Amino acid sequence: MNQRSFLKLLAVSGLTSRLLPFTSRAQATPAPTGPFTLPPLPYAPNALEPYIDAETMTLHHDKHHAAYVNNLNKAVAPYPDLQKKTAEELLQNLDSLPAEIRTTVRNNAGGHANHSHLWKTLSNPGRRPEGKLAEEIDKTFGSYENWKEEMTKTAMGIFGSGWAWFARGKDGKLFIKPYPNQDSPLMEGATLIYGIDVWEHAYYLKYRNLRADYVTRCLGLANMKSN
Ligand code: MN3
Repeated sequence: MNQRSFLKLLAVSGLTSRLLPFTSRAQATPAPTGPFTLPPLPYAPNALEPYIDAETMTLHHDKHHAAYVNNLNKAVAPYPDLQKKTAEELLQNLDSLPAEIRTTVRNNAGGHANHSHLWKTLSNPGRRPEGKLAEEIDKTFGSYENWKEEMTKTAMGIFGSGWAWFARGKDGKLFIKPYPNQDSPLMEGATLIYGIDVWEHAYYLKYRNLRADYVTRCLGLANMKSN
C-alpha cells in the first residue's frame, strides 16, 4: 500500500484524528515534567505577520521559551520547597536559593517569566495605552512618542542579548531600563508592563542585523495592560 492510500484509509476509518496528536501536537508541547509549564501562545503563530514571522514565533515559543521552562523544572527538581514557588517568587529571592542553582534559576525563571509576559502584550495591530497608564506615561516621559523613543534608545543600547523593560517599580514609579540576558525587573520586585526582547533569536530570521527595524515593529505591536 502506498502512502497516499494508507492516509486515505486512515481518514476513512477516522484514525487520523487519534493518531495525529501523537505525531504533531505531542512534539510541540511536551508533557509537563515539573511545576512550571509552558503557557500556550494566546494567538496563532502567524498572528503578528508580517512584522514577526510565524517561524520565528514558533521557534521562540516552542523551543526557546520551552527550554527555559524545562531547565527551570530540572533545577528545582531536587528541592520540593522551591517547586511550590512561582517564577516571580524565585526571582525576588535569588539570594536565598542554594548557590548551585542560583544562576540557573536566575536565567531560566527570568526567561520563563519574561516570555510569559511578552506574549500577552503583543497584538497586531498594537494598541495605544489608555486611561490611567496613558496619563502616567505622559506625566513620566512627556508623551507616548517620547516613551517610544526612550524604549528604542534603551533597546538599541544593549550590547549582546537582553531586554529593554518598561516596568513599575516597588515605589509605584514607571521606569525604562536595560537588562542583560534573561534578567528581569521582577528581580527587584517590580511589575512588568512591556518588554522588548533583543536576543537575536527574537528577530534574526527576518530582520538579520537590522535590530532597529525590529524594535520599531515591536513598539507598533505593543498592547499593554493598564497595570
Ligand atoms: Mn526570547
